[in-house]
Amino acid sequence: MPKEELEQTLVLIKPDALKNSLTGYILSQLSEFHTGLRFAGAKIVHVSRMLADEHYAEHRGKVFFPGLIEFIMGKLQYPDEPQKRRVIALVYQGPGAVQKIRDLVGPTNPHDAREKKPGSIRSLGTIVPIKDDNGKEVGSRMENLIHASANTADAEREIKLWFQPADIPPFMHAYPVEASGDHYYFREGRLSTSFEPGSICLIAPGNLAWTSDMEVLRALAAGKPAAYSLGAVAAKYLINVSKEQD
Ligand code: FUP
Repeated sequence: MPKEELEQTLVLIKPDALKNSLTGYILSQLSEFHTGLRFAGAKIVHVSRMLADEHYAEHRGKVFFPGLIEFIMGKLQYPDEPQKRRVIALVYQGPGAVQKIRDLVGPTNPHDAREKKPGSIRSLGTIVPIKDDNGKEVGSRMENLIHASANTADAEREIKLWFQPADIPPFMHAYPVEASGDHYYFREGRLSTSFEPGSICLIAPGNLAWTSDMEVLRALAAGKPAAYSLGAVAAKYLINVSKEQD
C-alpha cells in the first residue's frame, strides 16, 4: 500500500462531548462521506491518570494542566458517577488524514473557533476560567469536545499510546510491530520480567507489540535509558483493566 494511504491520526471524543450528547454529530462530521478517511481503530476508554498524563505530557507544569487532566479523565463532568467517565478513542486512516481532521475540528480555543471557523466542531465548545486562591483569573481551561493529532509525529506517538497493534486490523498497521519473546510485568510504576504478587502482565511471549515499545522495554529491563517512558508503554495495556483512575 502506498505510504500516503497509511497516514493515520488519533481522535479523542472527550467527556464533554459525551455529556452533551454530541458523539453522533461528531462521528457524522468525521465520516468517510465527508473526509474520505476510514476507521482503523475504535475503543471506549475509562481514562487513567497515567494515560492522561502521558497524552498531555507536553503541557506538564502549565497552569491549566491539572484541570486538563481531570477533564480528560471525565472527573469534572461526572464527579460522582465514575461509571460515566469515558472517552471515545479513534484512529482514522487515509491520505492527508491529520490535516483533514484538524480542519474539521477547528482552532483549539472554542472562542477562536466560533470567530474564525464557525461550523467547526470546536466552535461548539466552551471556556472555563482558572482562578487562584484569591479569585484572580490566572488562565483558562478549554472544554473543546475533541482532540485530533496536530502532525504525523504526534499521531504516531498518540496512536501507540492509546492502541495496541491488535486493536487495529493488520492490513492497517502503519508502524512496525513484532512479537515479544519475553514476559513484561508492571507493578506500582515499576517494570519486571518475572511475576510478583500484585503485578499485571503487560506483554507475554508471542504477543504482538509496537517495535518501539519493545525497544523501550528491553532498554528499561537492562537498566539503560529509553526513547520514552515506561508509563507511555504501560498505560495502554492498563486501559479498562481497573476501576481505579489514579
Ligand atoms: P490542540 O493540539 O489543538 O489540542 O492544542 P494544545 O495541544 O495546545 O492543547 C491541548 C489541550 O489543552 C487543548 F484541548 C486545550 C487545552 N488548553 C487549555 O485548556 N488551556 C490553555 O490555556 C491551553 C490549552
